[in-house]
Amino acid sequence: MTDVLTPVLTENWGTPGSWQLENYRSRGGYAAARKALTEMTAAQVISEVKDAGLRGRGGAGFPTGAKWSFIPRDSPKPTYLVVNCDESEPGTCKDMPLLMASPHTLLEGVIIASYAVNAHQAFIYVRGEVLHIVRRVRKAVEDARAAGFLGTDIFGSGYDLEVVVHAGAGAYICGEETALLDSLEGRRGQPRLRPPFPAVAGLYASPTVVNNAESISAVPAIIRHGAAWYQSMGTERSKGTTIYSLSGHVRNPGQFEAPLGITLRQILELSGGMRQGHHLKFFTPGGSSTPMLTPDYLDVPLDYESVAKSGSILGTKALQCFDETTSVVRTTLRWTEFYKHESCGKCTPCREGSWWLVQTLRNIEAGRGQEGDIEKMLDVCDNTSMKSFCTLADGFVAAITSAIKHFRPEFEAGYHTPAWELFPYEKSALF
Ligand code: L3W
Repeated sequence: MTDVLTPVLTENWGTPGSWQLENYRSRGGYAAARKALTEMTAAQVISEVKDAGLRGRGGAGFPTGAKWSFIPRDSPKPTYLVVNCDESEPGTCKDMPLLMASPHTLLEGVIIASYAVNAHQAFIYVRGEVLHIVRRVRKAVEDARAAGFLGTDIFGSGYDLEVVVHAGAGAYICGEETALLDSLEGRRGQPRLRPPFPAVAGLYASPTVVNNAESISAVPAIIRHGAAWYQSMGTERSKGTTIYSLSGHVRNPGQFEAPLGITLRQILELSGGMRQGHHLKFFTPGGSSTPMLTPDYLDVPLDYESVAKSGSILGTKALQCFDETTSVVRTTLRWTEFYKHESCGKCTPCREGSWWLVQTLRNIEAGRGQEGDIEKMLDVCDNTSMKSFCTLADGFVAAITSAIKHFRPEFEAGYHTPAWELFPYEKSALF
């Protein structure tokens, strides 16, 4: 069964000292960057990534090579590469382990991507609370610079690059690319209106590529092994290998790297399944911003197209699994409280909508719901989703509407019975 796993990004996660430069080099590290800078033109690098079919791993699945090709070649302004390592979507835990285990994979990807878009300055924006990761990435940059992989005339190619590692201050909204750019510029992190997209006017109003840490980390292997190799994994339109984060009421939570198109049933089988004596009630395919699905969808291939056809989004591939002891009302309330807390407040539908939804969900959880509350929530959702500045509101709306779609009677029960009577809290969430 484990043959369905394809460890590329995770290949050396268990190796002692996998994060150290010498260890990375002994495994062929930085050979892809050398090849790109000395044997390929920037256009060839972009073509290779396009042909590989790599799509953004931060949630939206936008084609990475296409995004790079939007960067104007004749801009009088400098171009920047920004790597989004502000991972914070509930259930998502793949970028932080990636940076912890192999920061040089990311850094090598940064060199190749910056070269492809003609950027001489790159920024790695890391979630600031995770201080050990910030330190690890900074150390990797220091070591790479000392080895001559950053700075001037890298590999004797005449290409120069500097990298700054920036620690964010811990706001979910700063994972949204334009809020991240505002934060990087020293402002309060709030989304900007798009268009213009960052490719046209991003950091300091200059052309900017913003990519997720996993997307950039996939680039060295593509350059090393070629587009055809990468294309040979995955499905027709969702190519390559990716990291799924498995969490919740499962025996063995963690990260599983597999080709796009694997199913949750396969991942559960190889990881040991749900905790003993319990069965799956619902799951998210890509974090709590993506509509929840029921066990009827266990065999849906986890690729961008198939999950969309099932009425959800692949998102960050964060498979949060909940068993039959879980109150869906309570889960939805906790998620909505999180999003309300993290709403930046810039736009009214998100700021006010999240507040109303939390109040109503709290009443339903406490068995104090009133006839019409479900309709009221759906109406608030309808007036919030797609009417806000960014996708934060779409995310919390997706959780609520999908929960009502699949488990409406549980919400109706909240008109007379508290969730804690129907689903008593357990002493421990696990085992
Ligand atoms: C130039 C155009 N560029 C689009 C670029 C755009 C961005 C990328 C995707 O949301 C999703 C969201 C969350 N010219 C362009 C263009 N672009 N058209 O393509 O853009 P978009 O708007 O489709 O998505 P987004 O705003 O980046 C991301 C979902 O991800 N999500 C949350 C993720 C959380 C994390 C985390 O914790 N690390 O990533 C989960 O599902 O809901 O749908 O670069 O500029 N014409």
